[in-house]
Amino acid sequence: MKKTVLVSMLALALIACSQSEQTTQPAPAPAAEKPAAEPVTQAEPAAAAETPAAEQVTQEQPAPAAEPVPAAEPTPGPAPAAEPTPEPAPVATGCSFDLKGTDAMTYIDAAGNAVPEIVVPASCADFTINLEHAGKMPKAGMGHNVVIAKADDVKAVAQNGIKAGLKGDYLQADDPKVVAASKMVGGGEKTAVIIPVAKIKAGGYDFFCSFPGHEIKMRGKLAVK
Ligand SMILES: [Cu+2]
Repeated sequence: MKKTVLVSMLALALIACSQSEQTTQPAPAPAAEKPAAEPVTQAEPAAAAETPAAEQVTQEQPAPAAEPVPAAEPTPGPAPAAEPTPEPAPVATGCSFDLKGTDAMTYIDAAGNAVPEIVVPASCADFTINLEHAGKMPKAGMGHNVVIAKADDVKAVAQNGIKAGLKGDYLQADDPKVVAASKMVGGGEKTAVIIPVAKIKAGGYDFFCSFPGHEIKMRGKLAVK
C-alpha cells in the first residue's frame, strides 16, 4: 500500500498536481462519480476524470487521472482486524461445553480458566455440559458433579445432598429443585449432564457441584442468550 502511495505521489509530482497531499484519503474527489465507464468529455475534464480509467483521460488532464488509482487502493486495508481480543468469560459456541473439575476444588474450562458463567444459546433444545475430573483424588475425597438449579435453590439442594451422602452422590433422589444433574465422579473420570434449555430459559439458574462444601467455589451462572 505504501508503494502505491509513493508511486502515485511521484506521478502527481511529475504532473504537478496540487492535490498530492490528499492521496492518503480513501476518496478525496467527489465519490459520486462512480461510473467508471463514463467517457470523459473535454468540456469538464477535471470533474469527470476522477473515476474513469486512465486510458480514457486525455493527456490534457493527467492530474485528476492519477487520483483514482491510489484512491481505490488504500481502502482494502483491514490491518487492525487481525488484532486478537481477549475473551472476558468462557462462552459456549455450540450446544455443549467442556468443563473440568480439579483437585483444587475448582471448575475450569479447557484452557484452564475459571468458569464464572456458561452461555447457553437459546437456539439449543438441549445443552450438554461435559464434566471431566482432571485431578487424581478419589470421589470420596474430592468428588465433583454438575447440578443445575435456580440460584435461589442452590443452598437447599446442597443441604439435601449432604443428607443423601456419598452413597447418593450427594444429591437427594428426585429433588424437585434439581433441573438436571450428572453423577459424581472422581479423578480421571468423566460424566455429563444434559439440560433441557426450555427449563432454564427464564434465567436465574446456576450450575454447581453438590459435594459437601464445594458449591462455595464450584458454582457459576447459566446465561441463556
Ligand atoms: Cu466438587
